Amino acid sequence: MTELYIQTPQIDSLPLSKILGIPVYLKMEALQPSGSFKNRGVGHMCVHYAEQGTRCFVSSSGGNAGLAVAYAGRKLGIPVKVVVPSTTPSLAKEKIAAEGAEVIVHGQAWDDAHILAKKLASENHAAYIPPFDHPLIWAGNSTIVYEIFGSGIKPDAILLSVGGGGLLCGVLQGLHAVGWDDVTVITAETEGAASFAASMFADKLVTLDKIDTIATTLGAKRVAEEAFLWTKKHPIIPQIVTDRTAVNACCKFADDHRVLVEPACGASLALAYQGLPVLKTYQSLLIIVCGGSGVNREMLKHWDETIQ
Ligand code: PLV
Repeated sequence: MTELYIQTPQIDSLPLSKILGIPVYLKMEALQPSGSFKNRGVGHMCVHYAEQGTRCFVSSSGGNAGLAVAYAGRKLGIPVKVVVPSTTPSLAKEKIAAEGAEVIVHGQAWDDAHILAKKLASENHAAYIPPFDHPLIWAGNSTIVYEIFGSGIKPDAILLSVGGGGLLCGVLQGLHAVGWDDVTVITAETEGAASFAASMFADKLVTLDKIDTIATTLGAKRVAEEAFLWTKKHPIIPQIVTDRTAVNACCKFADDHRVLVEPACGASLALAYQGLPVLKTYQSLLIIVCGGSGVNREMLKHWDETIQ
């Protein structure tokens, strides 16, 4: 079967290893063709539906999932509509449009865009490609773990960002498939989008009233139920960072590793740059550098100068 993602490099981070005093590895998902891990899960789902003869894809997205659907549509020769909320940066919308997809702006948060996209998909007899809540998305995202497994390095813990939990579900599925069910997963969210941490603390699925963060691509008011169910079956430590520390981490990471990432990814990196004590208790750490295309030097500079 055709796949629309690449195997990404796994590199050592000397700066982060020094901060934490343990080996720190980076899985460089920022290098995927659309700039984030979304090519894996979303790409897998698009290929699946293309093989079934789908003639149109409709997606809802904070930006990156939509960009991965738009990329898939161009590669597969299938037209794409992407519904994004008003908080999605112009840069992300421009990149989706540059792939040849139609961009529709609707609502304040991803959850609003999701409702319209589902309606458009059923009206147009199109396949709806959600950003995180589907078994095909999790299966596609689980390929990250197969690559880490293939590297021969078993990390003691894995650090990743959570929006709606599609990356988390994929990684957990992969960990259990390769027999690594003892690897702790640490999740990162920003304060204004911490729906996963809220659900873990409340021990039930929580829906946030609003999303209030610079990391708009983490902005799902409620995580997938599957993500919550995993909290009963696997050691997971939820962590929350401020927008400010996420932006600091993006700046530091660009200097250290010469790669621009969104604050959504900076959230994970921030925990490591802060030297979070719990991270130092592991023998080794792997960070999924989830990436994101909604960032350029100008935006990062602006956030750096304006975020409190
Ligand atoms: N972003 C989704 C959901 O947005 C989207 O539509 O693009 N890191 C980056 C760079 C992301 O773009 C996302 C998800 C995540 C992390 C979190 O992934 P998830 O949703 O699978 O937990 C609202």
